[in-house]
Amino acid sequence: MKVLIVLFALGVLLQCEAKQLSRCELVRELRKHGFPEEQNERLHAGVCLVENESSRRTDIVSGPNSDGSRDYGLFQINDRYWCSSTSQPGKDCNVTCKQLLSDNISKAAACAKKIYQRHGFDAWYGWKNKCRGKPLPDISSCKK
Ligand SMILES: *[C@@H]1O[C@H](CO)[C@@H](O)[C@H](O)[C@H]1NC(C)=O
Ligand SMILES: *[C@@H]1O[C@H](CO)[C@@H](O)[C@H](O)[C@H]1NC(C)=O
Ligand SMILES: CC(=O)N[C@H]1CO[C@H](CO)[C@@H](O)[C@@H]1O
Repeated sequence: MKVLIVLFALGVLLQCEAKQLSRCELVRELRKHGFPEEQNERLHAGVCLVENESSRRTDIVSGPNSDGSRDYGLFQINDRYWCSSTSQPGKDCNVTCKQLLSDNISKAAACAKKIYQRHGFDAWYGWKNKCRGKPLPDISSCKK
């Protein structure tokens, strides 16, 4: 019984930590952080990319990849070039990887934009494998 209660409490805790956005919440966040309405294609693409990279979860860390690097957050940004896995902000986005796991996606979105400006969406495997040349997710029901 005690074990069950502890497990339950742990489950509740983990659930609060793990933040998964709905599709429309994601759309709203992306609009707010540099994927504007007038670039609807880019917004659409951003939604597809995020859905395939992180299932819209802000706190997800994956890896290690074959080169030992890890990927962080909504946009699964890599710590080899873009974020610093130390406690000091650094690398090309001048952030810590931990900052990319925040529910406030401002830093993660800014970093994703930087990556996009340099390499386009092809920087993301989730985009190349699951989105490029395919129908993009329907976001028409998400309020402006
Ligand atoms: C990096 O960000 C810190 C604040 O987090 C800032 O003080 C510093 O000037 C920035 N460095 C560069 C090179 O932009
Ligand atoms: C989100 O983070 C950014 C930069 O770190 C900050 O300027 C902004 O005020 C934060 N927004 C909220 C709602 O906390
Ligand atoms: C693994 C995963 O999240 N795949 C998704 C990729 O994007 C398409 C289009 O939005 C979804 O249908 C898949 O579920």
